[in-house]
Amino acid sequence: MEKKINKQRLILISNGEPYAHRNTGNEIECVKLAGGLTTGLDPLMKKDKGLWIAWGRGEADFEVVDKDDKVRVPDENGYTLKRINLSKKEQAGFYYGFSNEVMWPICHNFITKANFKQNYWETYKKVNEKYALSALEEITEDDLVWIHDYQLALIPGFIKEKKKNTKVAMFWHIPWPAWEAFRTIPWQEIILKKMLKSDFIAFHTPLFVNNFIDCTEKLGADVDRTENIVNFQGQATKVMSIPLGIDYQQFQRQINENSLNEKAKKIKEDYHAEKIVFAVDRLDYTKGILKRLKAMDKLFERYPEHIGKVTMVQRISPSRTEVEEYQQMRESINKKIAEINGKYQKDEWVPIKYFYGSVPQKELLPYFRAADIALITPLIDGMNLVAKEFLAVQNKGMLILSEFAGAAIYLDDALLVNPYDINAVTEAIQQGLEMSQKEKELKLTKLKEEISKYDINWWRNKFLAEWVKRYD
Ligand code: GDG
Repeated sequence: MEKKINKQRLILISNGEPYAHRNTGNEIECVKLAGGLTTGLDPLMKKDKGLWIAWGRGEADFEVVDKDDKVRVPDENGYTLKRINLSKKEQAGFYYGFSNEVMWPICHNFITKANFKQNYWETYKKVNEKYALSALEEITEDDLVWIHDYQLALIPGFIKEKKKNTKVAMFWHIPWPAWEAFRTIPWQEIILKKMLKSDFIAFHTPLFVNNFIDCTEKLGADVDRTENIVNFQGQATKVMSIPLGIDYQQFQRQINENSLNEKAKKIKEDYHAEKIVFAVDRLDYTKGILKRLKAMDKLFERYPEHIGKVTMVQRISPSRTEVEEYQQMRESINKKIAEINGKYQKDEWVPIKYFYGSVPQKELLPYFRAADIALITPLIDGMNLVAKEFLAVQNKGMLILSEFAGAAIYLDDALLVNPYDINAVTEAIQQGLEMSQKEKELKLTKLKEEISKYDINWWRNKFLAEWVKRYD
């Protein structure tokens, strides 16, 4: 398989770029941007003459590109990154608008949060076409064109309409909703039609695959349910569930036992805490942060023995800061934390330690290690990589995971909870805090087996193998 793929060039198209260029004093620095996707696909892109097309968001991005907006990353020996330049207006309509105020809420079942503005849609279409035209300048016969995520749903159509024989696939990183939710998008038919020009589409879970296939049937597609092949207007699209994993080996390499344990110990000392409950999320209403805080509040109320002993560390990395919804959410979280801390704070101990801001991923590792419990309770999530990252770093703690995260069906040895059920979350935290070391270790071993086997390399190889099979 490797050999077959190596002969073909991979053109990857995503909204976010793998590297950004920034000004540091008199120099321009190339910075690798964190994220599961970047880490997993970077080696593959480096190995051959791959091309990655993405929105250039770095402040010095367009100072280093050539006349075709291309630059080698991370250096001359790397691969080619072609940058798409988006005007402020395009960013507003395409990214903040349609992607994050329509596709994001609808795919996550928050129908009432969607903002179906006609001009968002027009800009989304235009920007998708802009990406596609940029890709079409590059595409040659044997290339494999791999498109990522909900911001770029129309690209398969725009490409195939111009170059019919292009090999096109998509990976969808967020949930695919039930038909009842998807049909609320006034332009849903066009979205589906354009997506169905892909030869291959994969999601994180079988549920999302089924939801997607249901939608295509409503559109009038002829579906082979045994093979999950959707036939529509002369095109056959194979649909599969291929869950994304983390770079497990990379995490293992980063765990320098002694220093990590020391840092973890220091966290507990600094916080005057015997036990740590840890959570880290991008700021988003899908992540269930407020409900989780309510469960912590209830824990201290119901089990006052934890007062002065258990501290929750909640880290939030800023996201979509220009969307008003996200600004309001930040305020509600601040308020709830102040309320809990006001109620229970004692001497030097505080119940909730809160950090708002992004840090290099390496700096999260001591928290993952210090945590007796990781409290990952999204209301819904495509996968949730944080849960897997915690497991990769842990040696004794317990994972409490929302049953509505894509990861839950693969990590069923975790304590699975309904994040809407505050009582149940409180009880799960209590159960996790009281669980015997033996039981935790037993569960951890099984969970680690899962994430080490189904890691990012497995995901990438599986996706490519299944995709190229389509052309046998
Ligand atoms: C989407 C889907 C799906 C967090 N804080 C910092 C930081 N992080 C890193 C984590 C993790 C990543 O960000 C977050 O990944 P998630 O999977 O949890 O969530 P989304 O960002 O919503 O991602 C999701 C994913 O796509 C992949 O398909 O799993 O369901 O919503 O890696 O460690 N990284 C750094 N600083 C931080 O402060 N560097």
